Amino acid sequence: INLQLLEKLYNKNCTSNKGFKYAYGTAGFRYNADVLNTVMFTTGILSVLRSIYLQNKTIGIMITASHNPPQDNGVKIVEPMGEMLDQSWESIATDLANSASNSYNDFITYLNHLIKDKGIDLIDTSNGIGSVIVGRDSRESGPRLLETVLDAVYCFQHDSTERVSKILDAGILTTPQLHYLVYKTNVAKTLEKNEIGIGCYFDDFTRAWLDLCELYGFSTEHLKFALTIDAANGVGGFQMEKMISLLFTLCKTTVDGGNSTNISIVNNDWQKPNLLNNKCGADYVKTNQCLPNGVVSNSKFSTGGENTQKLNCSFDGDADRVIFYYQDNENKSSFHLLDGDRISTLFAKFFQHLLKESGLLDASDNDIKVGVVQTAYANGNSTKYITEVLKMDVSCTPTGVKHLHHEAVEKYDIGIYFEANGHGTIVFSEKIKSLVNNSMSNGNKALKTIEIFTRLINRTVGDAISDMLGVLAVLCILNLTPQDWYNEYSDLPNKLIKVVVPDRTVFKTTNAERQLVSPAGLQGKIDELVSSYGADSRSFVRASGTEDAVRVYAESSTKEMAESLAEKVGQLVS
Ligand code: 16G
Ligand code: ZN
Repeated sequence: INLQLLEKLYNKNCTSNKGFKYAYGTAGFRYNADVLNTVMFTTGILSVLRSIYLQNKTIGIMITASHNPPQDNGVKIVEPMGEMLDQSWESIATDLANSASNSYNDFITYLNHLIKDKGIDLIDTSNGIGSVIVGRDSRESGPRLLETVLDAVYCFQHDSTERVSKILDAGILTTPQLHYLVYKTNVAKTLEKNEIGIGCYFDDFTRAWLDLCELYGFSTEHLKFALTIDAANGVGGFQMEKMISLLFTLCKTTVDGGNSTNISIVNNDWQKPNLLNNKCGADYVKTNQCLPNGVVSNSKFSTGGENTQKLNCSFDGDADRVIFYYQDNENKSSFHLLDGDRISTLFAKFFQHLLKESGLLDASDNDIKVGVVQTAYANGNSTKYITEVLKMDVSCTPTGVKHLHHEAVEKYDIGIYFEANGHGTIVFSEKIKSLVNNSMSNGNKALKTIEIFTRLINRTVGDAISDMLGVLAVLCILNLTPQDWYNEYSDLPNKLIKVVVPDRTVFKTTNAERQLVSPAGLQGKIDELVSSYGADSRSFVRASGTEDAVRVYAESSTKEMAESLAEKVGQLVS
């Protein structure tokens, strides 16, 4: 580390909001962009150290604040195989940021302690001196914050030589693209290939999609649906545009030779950062249960005939979430939401069907475990549908992708996880992959389909683009209309409210956030209230990990009862 340079660049980047207290939250650091410089600098430093600590594997940095408003931004670190930062390093990230926020002396003291404690060797650099890939979403503050990260990485310049840590500025891309790029880079490294660019993302996912088209005889331009994608005026639209144009150029089954009219992107003004997530995007649609700006109701919705089905979906600002919906007429009550729970149940039904067809279940010693991971926010009827109708296993974890992902990997060979808000993916164990590969030669279509899905779904993290393609493929293969999908079960009416309290940290939960252990006695009162609302009722309270507030969720057999239950529990909390 070049100490002279470090001090100079610390002074340049870390003095504008001395004393600010940072915390690595559910999905990294996330604040108003004006207070982020210090934490950008320390995150840059930490990611190089993490890279050296992991024998020089490539680490990712994503600059984004997802569905937050345009004035916010944030940063998170991505591990070599594309996972979220190891949880034991989250507090290190927090402590390093806060030491820098205090003073240069505190920063250097903590930095030295960290380097020593982790045994990070900055002297013998024969293996390299760290390798980092940085990506950002379309926010206005992105380029400025990127500069700070680059400054930090630059401090690792080795003595007076030109050797510096390797850093790749991957530009504007979606969060899941960055995760995927980091993963592919590390795989390529072990294969001793040269650096790869984001082209690998498009190559891999278009290949998988086209393989499915070929296997089932559908084509991108002759989908059974007219699909409108609301890109939240974020980076997802711009990347999706690239994907679509590739899919159409590569698709060999072009019949009319014309371009598609059945996939369109709205809210695609990613170059106007002040429009980001404004009255559009997955979070807006899920929260308000209505169409976003720019999507008109499908008044000409027709239930019969090919190519007349209309379906919409919304991405969030960094395109790691997707939810679907349709509305048959102007009447708001005809708005039908197909959220993360519905995506889970659709994939669960699909893989159950494929496994039956594949013959893999016949050999009992295969013992293939398929299951769905949800959070407390999953609609009670979705859980019932999975366990009672599909007769599949469900597990519940605390909110936050890292928890769901971990559970899906630990417990299942095919682990399907989605938060109700649309963030999720499917993970396939090495065991199922090799079972599939070993039996595939017999021309079994179901096996081939599973194999393609292991490539169509982004293995690293929830990905709006890849999940969307997955859903479209399932609807085509199972020959389901959006209404069929919607009619598999009916949601219990529910209500989510936010309560601002003096200190949200006193709200501590257990049992995957479904019960409070603190404040003492509160859970008893909630239980009492819930039982007075009848059998289908449920409510839970948890402190938000991204906002200074407490969230109250309630569901019951009618909309009025769900709303009243949420309100009453809210009163108990405040
Ligand atoms: C973050 C999480 C998201 C979770 C949300 C909950 C990731 C990548 N993102 O956005 O999964 O649903 O936080 O927010 O893990 P809350 O704690 O404010 O309710
Ligand atoms: Zn997001």
